[in-house]
Amino acid sequence: MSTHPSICRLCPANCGILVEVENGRPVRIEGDREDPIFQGYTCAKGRQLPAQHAHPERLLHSMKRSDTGVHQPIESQRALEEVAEKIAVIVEQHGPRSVALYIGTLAGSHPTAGAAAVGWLLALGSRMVFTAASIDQPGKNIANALHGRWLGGPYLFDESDAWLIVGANPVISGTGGISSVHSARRIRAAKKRGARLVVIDPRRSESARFADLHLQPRPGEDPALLAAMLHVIMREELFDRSFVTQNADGFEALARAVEPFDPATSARRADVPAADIEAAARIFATGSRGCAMAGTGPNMSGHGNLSEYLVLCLNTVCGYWRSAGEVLPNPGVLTPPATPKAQAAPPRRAWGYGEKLRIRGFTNAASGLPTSALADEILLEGEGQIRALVCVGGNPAVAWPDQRKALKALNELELCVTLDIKMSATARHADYVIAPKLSLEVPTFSLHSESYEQSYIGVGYAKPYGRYAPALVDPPSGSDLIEEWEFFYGLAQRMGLALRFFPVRPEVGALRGRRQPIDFDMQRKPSTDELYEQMAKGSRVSLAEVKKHTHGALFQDETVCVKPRDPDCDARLELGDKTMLAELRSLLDDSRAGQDGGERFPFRLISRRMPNVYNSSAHDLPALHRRRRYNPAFLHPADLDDLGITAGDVVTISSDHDSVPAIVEAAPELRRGMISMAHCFGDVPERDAELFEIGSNTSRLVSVERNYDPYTGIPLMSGLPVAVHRTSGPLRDTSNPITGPDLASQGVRD
Ligand SMILES: Nc1nc2c(c(=O)[nH]1)N[C@H]1C(S)=C(S)[C@@H](COP(=O)(O)OP(=O)(O)OC[C@H]3O[C@@H](n4cnc5c(=O)[nH]c(N)nc54)[C@H](O)[C@@H]3O)O[C@H]1N2
Ligand SMILES: Nc1nc2c(c(=O)[nH]1)N[C@H]1C(S)=C(S)[C@@H](COP(=O)(O)OP(=O)(O)OC[C@H]3O[C@@H](n4cnc5c(=O)[nH]c(N)nc54)[C@H](O)[C@@H]3O)O[C@H]1N2
Ligand code: SF4
Ligand SMILES: [Mo]
Repeated sequence: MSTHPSICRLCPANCGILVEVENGRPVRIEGDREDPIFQGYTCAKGRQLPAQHAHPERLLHSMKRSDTGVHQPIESQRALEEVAEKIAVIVEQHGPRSVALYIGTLAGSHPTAGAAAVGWLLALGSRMVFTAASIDQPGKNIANALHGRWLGGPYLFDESDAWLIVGANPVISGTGGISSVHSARRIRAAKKRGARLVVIDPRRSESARFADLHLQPRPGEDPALLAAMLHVIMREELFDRSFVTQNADGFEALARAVEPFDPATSARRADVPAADIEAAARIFATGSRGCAMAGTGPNMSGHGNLSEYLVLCLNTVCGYWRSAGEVLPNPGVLTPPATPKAQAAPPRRAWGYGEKLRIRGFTNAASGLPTSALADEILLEGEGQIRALVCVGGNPAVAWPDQRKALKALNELELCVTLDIKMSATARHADYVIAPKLSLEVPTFSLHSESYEQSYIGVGYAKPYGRYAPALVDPPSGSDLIEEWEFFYGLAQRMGLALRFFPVRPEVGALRGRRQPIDFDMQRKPSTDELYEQMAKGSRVSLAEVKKHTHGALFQDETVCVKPRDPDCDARLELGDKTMLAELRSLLDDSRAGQDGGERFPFRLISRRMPNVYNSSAHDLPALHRRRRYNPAFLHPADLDDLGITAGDVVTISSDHDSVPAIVEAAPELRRGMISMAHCFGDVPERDAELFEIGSNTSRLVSVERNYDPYTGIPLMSGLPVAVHRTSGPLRDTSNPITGPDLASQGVRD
């Protein structure tokens, strides 16, 4: 038995860990106390890495579906040959646009997976790249484009004294500008310093419990609340006049637009006390450094672009951007040196360019092509129809909005390929399932996590942290596995394409350094480590240096300060974007505002995340789900009483689109009238009877054709009007008695 430092990749937090290895297999995980960022932290999921690696249902061979629909193992090189051939035929008959890519969340576990996939598709001549980002928080990219970016970067949580979280739950999810790593401890430390936290969430979430002020509004009313906060900040002159004068346009237009959203008006709409809106505005605006931040809640409950835009307006109006002379806490490690400047990058187009879809008038957008339209693009016949789809680290069959449509589309494809570690709900619809190596079997490094901006989504590092981990164990004997990037390299090679990729998302330039694209050697296949060397070329700290620190290290350089604005720079942030302010004004005409829901659909289904799963991952790790394997429908106990149902009962939840069965559980932390449920559970409708084993698929309730954003396509996935009816079938699973919500004990660790 030996113990080795490594990096957990079960989720994109990438915690530094210690792995006990016995007979060549990982057997135990513990946190790495010597890691300067993670300091011994792991979560319950990460500690199950050995079980994930040894899982009896883990794919050890790629699979091919036969004509009778049964999947059989296929040699990986053979699968590559066949997929390359089939794609070549489809491209020849229908052009490159008929081939699309879907990059899911767990592609983010590997530094090269998504980038190599995109590189391959572009080399093929198709730009049909879809990602989970457009059904997640697409409003972020849209708002950033319309508002412009600040090249000095945002303030980070650990240095701030005013923090606003709108519909995110960092303590569980790790976003919200506060990663889940020691989040409770960090929030407590911040409060000791005098920092104040405001949380807006219809649920008293694990994070809201730490808030100095928690507003518990109707879902979907975030724009009205944020506009009222701006109203108060302007009325009471709590804004940073000199920052605004020097750096932003559109202040007057914004002031006019928020004028009708006085606290009393927004309080009525959102059903929160007007005094709380005023207090929230004052807490937020009277800090010295701070940041407002929105999560999936507001992005999924309609008007996500607008909520994110108003969040940026709050930050700008309060001057909460790093100013000239201040030290940049993370000047980059494996990226080229950052060059922060106290100036704006001007607004850019947020939609209406690039690839045009044939559905609902969509185009490419700052948030990427709308994934909500991908199923329709597969189903709609005629020129431009998508006939082949390659998925990497994603699970469309349970994740895409409108599950029935997604399933129909997967079945209609001429060719469906997915790269996955198990026979996921999607894999069972795929013609080829490519089995990759698992995390501890491949090397990794911290470059891709580093490229995120802290406050922007919360992952990423507040400090200049670098860590590398070599492959620790061999894949199980007798297996035939390839890395994700090798699959795309193999396809490119067989199709005579030259593969190139961008190591870091290009838009993070000034703060994380720019990077040239990498051209692969198509004659001699590089090793993964050679690729990493190339990706890190020109970095502030060499990969060789980072490798010397096996527990990770901080590579401080406190001389990297934000430079003053370039003398010739006249770029300004935009507070008065016409489309956004028109959308805000249109809310005033919304006749449904201030109502809790109609007679037919009196409840609102709101989104949430649960500690012991990661989307559709980790559901199959038994140690994590001793108590239950499904996603309960959480309701307020008084609502359960009114409905005459009790915890453990099976109900049918219906929207105006479809219905799903669900198992109810009491949650006093909810606002009345809410049903709070996690996504990515369940499977095809035919398996609904296995409810207690697999849970309920909330995406089935979502229509992609009504109530969608015109630019990003994201449909209403939170705040969705629904009805609840008691089901007359077997009412409870007596083998698994439900005693009440117990999330705190399941993963919230400090
Ligand atoms: N343990 C765990 N961690 C995860 C994941 C997971 O599945 N499990 N998933 C990962 C992924 S893919 C993502 S995108 C991130 C998301 O991270 P977050 O955005 O933090 O997602 P949630 O934890 O669901 O928190 C969203 C909160 O919004 C609230 N909400 C719902 N509707 C509204 C609304 O209309 N307005 C407001 N103000 N609030 C609302 C919900 O009650 C919920 O508490 O988490 C990531 N982290
Ligand atoms: N109704 C509703 N729908 C939603 C949401 C919601 O809140 N409500 N949330 C949305 C959000 S925020 C997101 S991000 C999406 C998630 O949508 P997806 O990203 O499509 O779904 P995941 O479940 O994260 O898919 C991860 C897949 O990767 C596989 N995997 C795990 N490890 C590896 C690996 O090492 N390599 C490879 N190749 N594969 C691996 C897993 O087995 C799984 O099948 O769902 C969205 N859909
Ligand atoms: S948060 Fe948990 S699952 Fe994610 S990387 Fe860290 S230990 Fe692994
Ligand atoms: Mo997500």
